[in-house]
Amino acid sequence: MITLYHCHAARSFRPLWMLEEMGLPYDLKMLPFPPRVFAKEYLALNPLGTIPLMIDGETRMTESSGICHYLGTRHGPTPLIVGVDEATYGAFLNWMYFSDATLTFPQTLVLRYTRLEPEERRNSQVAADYTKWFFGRLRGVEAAVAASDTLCAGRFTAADISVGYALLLAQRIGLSAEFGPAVAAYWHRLQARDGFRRAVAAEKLAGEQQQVVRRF
Ligand SMILES: N[C@@H](CCC(=O)N[C@@H](CS)C(=O)NCC(=O)O)C(=O)O
Repeated sequence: MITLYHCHAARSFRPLWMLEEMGLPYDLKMLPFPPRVFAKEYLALNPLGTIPLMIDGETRMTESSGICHYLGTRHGPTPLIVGVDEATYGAFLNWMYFSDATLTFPQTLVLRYTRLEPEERRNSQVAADYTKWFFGRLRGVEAAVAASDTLCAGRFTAADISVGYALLLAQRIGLSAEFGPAVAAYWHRLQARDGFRRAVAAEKLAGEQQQVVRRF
């Protein structure tokens, strides 16, 4: 059984959504955010203290987009993965890596300096600078989804899950009102997917059953 450690609406939502899209069985362990402060025992499992952590037999992974890629290949085949023989394989990989390294990175600074730090350390200038940076980086997504319903391969793939999570996070930190028209419509389409809805329902249910308090 695959085990996924997750905090509400955190990057671990990417593998959770992927698991639901693939219909794989899994065990979802909810943690309060950030676990390094509110669930210190988790550091014994993942010394980084970050989520996600996915355990599948001997395999342990802590990178959200990498876990999606792993699930689709190890537990596939699935159309959610673009294969090496497909024309848009490179574009697929680029979106997968872009989703966290390029797109989510500036968002985490906005989150940190508007909500996570104690009042006296919050910094509106940092938040404004990285908000601008995020929207600069989102331009590539706007162009891609203005031309097609999905990012690549002419179908919904793990790249849409990985990039789609950044849109979820943007909504969570109050940036979604500034989405361009194509990204707004794309985000609407993503949220309408059964797999997305099942993932949202699964995290809600697990949070309630495990009595994990949502702080953010
Ligand atoms: N590149 C990693 C980043 C993992 C990460 O930093 N996760 C955040 C939550 S979204 C976290 O655990 N933050 C808490 C902390 O750093 O203590 C990924 O894509 O999974």
